[in-house]
Amino acid sequence: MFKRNWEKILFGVIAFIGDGSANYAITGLWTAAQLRIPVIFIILKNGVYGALEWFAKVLYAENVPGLRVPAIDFCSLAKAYGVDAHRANTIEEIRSALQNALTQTRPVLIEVETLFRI
Ligand SMILES: Cc1ncc(C[n+]2csc(CCOP(=O)(O)OP(=O)(O)O)c2C)c(N)n1
Ligand SMILES: [Mg+2]
Repeated sequence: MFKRNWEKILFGVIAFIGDGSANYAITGLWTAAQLRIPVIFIILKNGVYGALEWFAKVLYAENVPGLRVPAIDFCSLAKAYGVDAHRANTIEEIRSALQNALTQTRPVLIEVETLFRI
């Protein structure tokens, strides 16, 4: 079952994942590394379960605890699971990281810091 040619099947797949959601299945990075699945993971790091803060606001719920997820180092997490990782915070850095990732035959994670506004 695992002898499929993932490189051909999944080449060019780019997954955009929020920093909160990324924690729910972070071990997927290990699977990608082990099976050499060349997916590009882009982590959008705004330090918060943004959608939930938005829900809290529209429901007039004040001071909801536990919605902030600051200072998670996804590059270190990725490397620990055997996935190459790069931090990219300007357009040039993102372009260069993406161009490089697209030449790889292994998974790559790119961490991008984003703003949170509601
Ligand atoms: C498995 C699962 N659990 C919980 C939720 C509820 N949920 C929807 S959005 C969200 C938080 C998203 O935060 P993040 O990934 O950081 O994205 P942001 O909104 O900050 O861009 C959660 C917990 C869900 N959709 N799926
Ligand atoms: Mg977030």
